[in-house]
Amino acid sequence: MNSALHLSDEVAAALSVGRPVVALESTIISHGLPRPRNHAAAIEFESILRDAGVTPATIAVLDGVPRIGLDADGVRRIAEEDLAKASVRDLPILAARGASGATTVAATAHLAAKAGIRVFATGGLGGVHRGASETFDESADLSTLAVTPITVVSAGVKSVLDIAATLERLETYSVPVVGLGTTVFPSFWLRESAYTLDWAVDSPEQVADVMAAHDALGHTQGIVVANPIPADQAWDREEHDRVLATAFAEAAAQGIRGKAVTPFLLGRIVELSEGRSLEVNLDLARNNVRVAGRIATAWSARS
Ligand code: PSU
Ligand code: MN
Repeated sequence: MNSALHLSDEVAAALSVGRPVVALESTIISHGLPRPRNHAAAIEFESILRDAGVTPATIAVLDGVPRIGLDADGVRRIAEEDLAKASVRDLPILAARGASGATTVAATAHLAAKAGIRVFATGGLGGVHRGASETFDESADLSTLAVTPITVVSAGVKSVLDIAATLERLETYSVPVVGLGTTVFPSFWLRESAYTLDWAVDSPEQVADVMAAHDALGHTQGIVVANPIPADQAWDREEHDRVLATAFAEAAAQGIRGKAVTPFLLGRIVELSEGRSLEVNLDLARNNVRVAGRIATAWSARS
């Protein structure tokens, strides 16, 4: 075990006897969801897991310490404080300075894997940004999954990213992508995108089978489970298309560029949809947490 990490008693106890554990990200709480809904969501994601007999491990860096499993005050801090958004490269700087940060998918996956956690639930994965051929803006979520043995459950990637390039990059990095019950890659608020997957699995047990085979082959990449939002909870496609087109047009008209583009678009998407996109976001995240809990349970039953 890595002494630079702090595991909560609950997480350490579960891991030591092979009980199911699911890692949860903190950037989705501190930067991805508005206050005060974000605090309620962080608490709810943990209770969904506890109710299913799974130990939640919400991950963040607090006062320089990478924490795997937060107490109630830690959960409150990631929701209420203005924390830095921390990717893998930021971890040593936060640790050396005693600073705090909310961990992205990349940093959460990295820390969870170091702690011995094999399953992780998030909302949407980061990916290759539109225009990346000029800006080189590609999330470290992808390069981290190339070298981090963890199974990440997400609802695909938002259509504000370049989905085709994101899937190509995952292929280059030899990261398996399996659809749960589908061969259509989901696009976060919608069950579909224009892109198909080579492989579908039908159940959490089949994901655990893939994880076991991955290990047996000596593979050390992550695995992406693409989990579409249930049909009755998905966003209305026409409103989705209309709102995204308006948000993109506004960004272009206002000359928004570079890393300001995504926060601008996401903020406008919530406003233009009068909060409907936010409800969908919460529903898909809950659904990912539930599925990750089932995968962790199936994984723990094998070992
Ligand atoms: N995608 C979402 N919501 C999010 C994120 C991604 O739909 O909140 C967050 C995740 O924490 C992800 C990060 O790891 O953004 C990616 O940011 P960047 O592109 O800067 O690597
Ligand atoms: Mn970036």
